[in-house]
Amino acid sequence: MNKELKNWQKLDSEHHLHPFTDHGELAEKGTRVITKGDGVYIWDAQGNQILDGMSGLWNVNLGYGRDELSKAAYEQMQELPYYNNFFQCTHPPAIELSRVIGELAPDHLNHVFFTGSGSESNDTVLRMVRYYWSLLGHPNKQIILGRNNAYHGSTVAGASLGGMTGMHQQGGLPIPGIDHIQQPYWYGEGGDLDPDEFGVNVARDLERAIEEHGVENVAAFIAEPIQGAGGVIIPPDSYWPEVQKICDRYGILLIADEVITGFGRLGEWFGSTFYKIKPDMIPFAKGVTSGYLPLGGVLVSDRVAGTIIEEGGEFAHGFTYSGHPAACAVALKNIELIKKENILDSVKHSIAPYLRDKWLSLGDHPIVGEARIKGLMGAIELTNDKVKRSRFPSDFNTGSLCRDISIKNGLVMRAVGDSMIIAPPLIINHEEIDELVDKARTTLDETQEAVQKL
Ligand code: PXG
Repeated sequence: MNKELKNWQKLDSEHHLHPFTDHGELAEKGTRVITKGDGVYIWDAQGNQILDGMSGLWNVNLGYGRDELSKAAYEQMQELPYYNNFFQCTHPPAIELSRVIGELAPDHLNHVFFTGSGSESNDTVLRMVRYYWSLLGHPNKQIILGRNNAYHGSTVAGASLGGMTGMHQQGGLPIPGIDHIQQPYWYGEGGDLDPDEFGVNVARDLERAIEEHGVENVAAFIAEPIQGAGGVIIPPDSYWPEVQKICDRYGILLIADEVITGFGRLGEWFGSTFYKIKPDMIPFAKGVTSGYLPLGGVLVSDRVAGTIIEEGGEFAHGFTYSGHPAACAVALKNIELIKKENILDSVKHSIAPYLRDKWLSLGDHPIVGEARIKGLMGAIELTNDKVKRSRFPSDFNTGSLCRDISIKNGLVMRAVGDSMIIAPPLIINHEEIDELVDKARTTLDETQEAVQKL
């Protein structure tokens, strides 16, 4: 191990508190120091080249090393590195980006409130939804329904809207006025039901919750079109049409959290277009800048924005970095490149179908219970019994074991419990997909061998 790496690891463990990390375990293993990226690859401080099957954290959609994106930031920083959008001010990158995003979004969404992250976007959703209903004379409409095992961020509102019980246990969450319904996780919770039957049942849990709380108290339902951090939970086809019907019937707002599914991951600008749903708000972040600078926002429907503009006084909400000019300039360039290089067509007609066939072939592996994929979001469920869909004993930590083997083999896969997840950059090519799936198969073989020894 080189001296520089050892020094970094030492300093890191002395001073750096990491997100979602067990620091005891980290100190034992030593941090993996990533120093460089190019295309779909990253390199660590020891010079290992690793195919980034997760696009960073689901965000580096155009891959690493795109000069056009760095230049867009540099040029904007020279012109105007910062100004805010408070107090009746604005700047050209934020104006232009709000117009462009409105154009890409489903027709009825033409207004953007900028933030700096996905979590801030969902905090904005919570406040804006309640503000909207109070402007319409329904101050009791406060309750927002989310789903078990959903991820909507790590701030107090984000973590409360999310349905991660481990997060709720830390810090007394969820805050009042939030409740969670079932998730459409057929593999884990569908039992013997046909997937579509299960999808409708789970959607109807929304109806049950609305009735239980009283529609006069329910403001909105928030959900990711496909759950990401929860384990790439792809809902059965019957799910979204039923959810849309229920939201329409009860007149509650539908919020599609597109922090992961937005900006091309499913081969459309938005997952809402993919699933043909009509949300009232779309929180976004991550892929809007391909992760080169932090930016988030909430796309707001004409109906909700119209009420806020016409009926509201001041909506007392916003962040210093709401619509940071350099981040907006990068987002504009990112969107321009996606258009110019026909990335969405390529994902839809070439990359996603090619990856799909290869990825699903992993379903034959003896320790794989299910392989599933939509667009460029895939999962494999590790199992010790393919028919019963049972898990390995929890103290095997099979998912983490498999992840470590994968990285040793030169592929980043993320473990969610015993599900292995991928979400590669949208610019991955066929040859790199072959490499990804070959490495995943080798990893599964080695994981099988390793668990047999436990
Ligand atoms: N909504 C969704 C659907 C997300 O996936 C957020 C909101 C919050 O975004 P910010 O920018 O505040 O992190 C996310 C973020 C993981 C992982 O390990 C996933 C996320 C973040 C960090 C790790 O899968 N998603």
